[in-house]
Parts: sequence; structure tokens; C-alpha cells
Amino acid sequence: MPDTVIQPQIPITPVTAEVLEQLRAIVGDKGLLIDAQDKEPFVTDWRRTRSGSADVVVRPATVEETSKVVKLCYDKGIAIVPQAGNTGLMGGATPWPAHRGIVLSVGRMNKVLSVDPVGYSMTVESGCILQTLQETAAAHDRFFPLSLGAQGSCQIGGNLSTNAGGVQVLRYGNARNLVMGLEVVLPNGDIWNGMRALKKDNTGYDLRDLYLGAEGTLGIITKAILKLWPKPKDNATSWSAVPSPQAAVELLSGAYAASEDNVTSCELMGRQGIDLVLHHIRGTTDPLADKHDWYVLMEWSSTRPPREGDNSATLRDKMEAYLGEAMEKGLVLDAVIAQTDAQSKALWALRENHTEASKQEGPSIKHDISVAVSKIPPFVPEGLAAMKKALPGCRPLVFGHVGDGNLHFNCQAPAGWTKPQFAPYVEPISGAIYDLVTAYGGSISAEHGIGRIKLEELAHYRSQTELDVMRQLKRALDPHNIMNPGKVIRV
Ligand code: FAD
Ligand code: 2HG
Ligand code: ZN
Repeated sequence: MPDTVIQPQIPITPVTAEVLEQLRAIVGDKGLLIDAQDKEPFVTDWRRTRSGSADVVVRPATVEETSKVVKLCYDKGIAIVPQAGNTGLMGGATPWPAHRGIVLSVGRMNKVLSVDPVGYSMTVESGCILQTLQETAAAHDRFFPLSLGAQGSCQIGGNLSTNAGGVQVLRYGNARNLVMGLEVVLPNGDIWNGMRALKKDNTGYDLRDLYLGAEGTLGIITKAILKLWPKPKDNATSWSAVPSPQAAVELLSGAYAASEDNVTSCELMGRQGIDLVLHHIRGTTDPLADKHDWYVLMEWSSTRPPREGDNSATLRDKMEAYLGEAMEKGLVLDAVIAQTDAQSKALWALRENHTEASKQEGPSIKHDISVAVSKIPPFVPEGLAAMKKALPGCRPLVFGHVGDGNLHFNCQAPAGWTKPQFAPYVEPISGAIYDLVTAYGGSISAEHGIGRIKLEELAHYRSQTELDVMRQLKRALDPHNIMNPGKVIRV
């Protein structure tokens, strides 16, 4: 959608020919992108709704190079936009149009430095692709649980900087919960070495937590020590049609005990989203014969392998029994349980392709909201009514991590509408949803962050005290305001 946010004041010192040569001396030709065509993918966001400019894209290969680049920018007052996989949905990695400085891409720092299966940890550079890290852990019979639709291209530095959520938060927590140590290049170029593989460390303020979720406004994450878990050995995936969000919440509530506390994911989807996925994404099929208003995708997993000759049931058996009972109670209208990995993947494809299908369909507004799980049932109909009141012809697109109380309460423009046609409705629709979320004591950004898109919203929906503390922190740690300026908070 077009920017409804007024561009904040940011430093606009250009990269002069002299500075360019100094950058070249640090990172070499390989580490510089100067042509407009080469820079384009780095100055445009994933949704292709926001773009900006940068004099140069700099791609250091080591932390030492990163430190030297940042020191140079600090001395010259040149602004830096840190970037990893550029899949963020809030425009945090996209420079503002007025930006003249650099985009600093961490993508060349992409080595797994070590895996410690005994200590259940892995030391990695921040440009590692998330899926590579999942695969690396699996190759060592371990499990790295962060999992989201963009995992084939997002990078761990971006995941940690957004404190990403995804589909397994219910069991393992969000990105913040998956980290032991960090290495960060500070806005003055100094390197903070917090690479401590410690589960317990109460030595003063927690600097690590400060950088997790800071969206690149306080420094550049260059390395991390990640926690690992035992690899699940038994899985079950089900797709259930449910009569309402209330039924979805009740289904999940009972599943914790029925699965012996093995629920890993619980995702809710409305029919509109399924129709979009089936229409736009090749190879997807509807698993059930009839259409229903709401669906729940549930995954159970356990590290206990199913044993031959053992009378104890597998997770799939337990899930079947549980869904049978749920059907008798009217919580489930129809359901399938995946019998193979391929069937499980096909069910997950229906869920994970919502964002791509929505992009292909046309303009939409994203509302990444959360409320208490027990408040989901009243919130959904009220939210849908508020959306329809603001624009009767809009197409609500509601899906997400119901087990975390986090729904993507999105709004697709009426069929065939252009961005300019839809633009006047963005503020009234979002305002109505965010006011409702606030009345419910919820969050206006559960997992995607603030970036540049929600700057106004943060200022509007957080207290003056909270905003003052954030501003003081930013000013103290980045006195020249060069680190991702104009993102998250106006200073
Ligand atoms: P980028 O987009 O490059 O950057 C994101 C932010 O972090 C920016 O502010 C940037 O400046 C900053 N940053 C990047 N690297 C660094 C670094 N090394 N040091 C400091 N700051 C840095 N998000 C979820 O939470 N849950 C989901 O389920 C989910 N699903 C998605 C599905 C799809 C199809 C898509 C396109 C996106 C999805 N996202 C989801 C959003 C996005 O993938 C996440 O926010 C992801 O964590 C961003 O990682 P990235 O590497 O692309 O970061
Ligand atoms: C997801 O859960 C992502 O799939 C993206 O967080 C949500 O497109 C969206 O709004
Ligand atoms: Zn999500």
C-alpha cells in the first residue's frame, strides 16, 4: 500500500567518491553494489509496496569488515540500513526515499561456525538462511524450531532483529527464546562480543535482549549462538473444518492434554484465504469435499519414537481419537489426518502460501494483532464487523497463530481494485482494528515489528512513558542517529 506515514527526519549525508573508495578498500569490489539495477532488490521491500534509495549497497564478508564500514559511516555521519533476507513485512529493511547512505547487507556472512550437539547449541553468522540452519541442526539429530513461510530466504540476523514468531512459537517461544549469545557491531563501529553459551547469566542489564527485536536501530547483529532441541521422532498433522473461532480455541484447549502436551502448532484460517491459495498457488488442493467457514491446522510432535510391537499409540492414533471425540461434541465438522510426510506438507502449503496468494491477488492491508487466546472468539466477529463498516465491499483475510492469540487480521481490497482506489480506506480500516485491539488489551504488532510502516501506530498506541524510554535508549546508543534512522521510533 502507498505510504501513509510522513517520512521522518533522517541524516542524508551522501557517500562521496572519496568515501566510496574507502569502502572499496574495506570490502573490495565484491562487497559493493553501485549500479541502480544491482541495488534495486535491496531498496525495495518483499511486497513491492515500499521502496527507497541508497548511494551504495555494502556487503561485508566478516565482522571486522562490518566494524570498519560502520566506523567510517559514524565518522562521516552516513546513515546505514541493515538488511538480511529482505522478507520483512514492515519496511524495516527498506531505506526511506530520502536516504543517501548505505544499505548494509549481511548476506555474505553466511557460515555455520560450529554445532555442539552435546550442549544443544549452534554458532552461526547472521547471514545464514533460516532453512539452512534447520537442515544443519537436523543433520546432527537436533532441531532448530524457528519456522515460517519465508524460511527459504530470510536470514537469522533478520529473524533475531525482528524477534520473529512463526508457526512453532506455541511450543518453543519466539526468536528471542532461541538465542544464548550474540555478537553486535554498535553504531560507533565497536564490536560487542556477547557470544556466551550460557543458559544463566545475571550480570547487569541484558544487552542481548536489547538487540533482539530492535529492527536494526541499535546495531548490526553479526553472529549468534542458537539453542537446539531434540529432533521430534513422531509427528501428526491434521486439517479440521470447525464451525467458529470459538470451536478452534476449545479444540486447542483440549488438545494439550489429549496429545500429552505435544501440541507444536495450531493455526486458524478463514475460507477466503483458502480460496485465494487454491486460486493462485499451483499444485494446492482442497483436502475436504465441502467448503467451510473456518479451518484449523494442528501439528503434534514428540521426541519419543513410535515403537514396533509396543501397544502404546502413535501421535497419529491419539490425534484420530481426539478429533473423533471433538466431532461428537460439534467442535469439528470434518477432518483429515496426514498419513505421509507429503500429505502433511500439502496441508502446510495451504497455510504457508496465504501471504504469497494475497500478494498475487492485489492490494491488501496487514494487521498482525494479538489478544489473549480466550478473547479470540469475541474479537473475531467484532473485528470483521468493524472492517465491513469501514468498507462494506472489503474482503477480510483472517488467518494465523491462534494458539498464540496472534491473528493476521488482514483486509484484501475489493476484487479488481487498484492501490489508489483502496488507499483512502487504509487509515479508517486499520484505525478501527487497532482501536478494537487496544480495547481488548492486545498488541498492534505481535510478530512483524514496527519498521517504517507502523511508525505512527507505535506513537499512537504506546504510552508516553514507554515512548520516552525507547527514545532515550535510541539517543544514548546511537547519538548520531545513523543506525536505521526513521524506523521503529521518531527521535
Ligand atoms: P530483513 O527483512 O532483511 O530485515 C528485517 C529487519 O531487521 C529490518 O528492520 C532490518 O533493518 C533488520 N535487520 C536485518 N538484519 C539485521 C542484522 N543482521 N542486524 C540488525 N538488524 C538487522 N514473520 C514472522 O514473525 N512470522 C511469520 O510467520 C512470518 N511469515 C512470513 C511469511 C512470508 C511469506 C514472508 C514474506 C514474511 C514472513 N514473515 C514472518 C516476515 C519476515 O520473514 C520476518 O520478519 C523475518 O524475520 C525477516 O527476516 P529477514 O532476514 O528477511 O530480515
Ligand atoms: C504468516 O504467519 C506471516 O504467514 C505473514 O506472519 C502474515 O501475510 C501476513 O500477514
Ligand atoms: Zn505470522
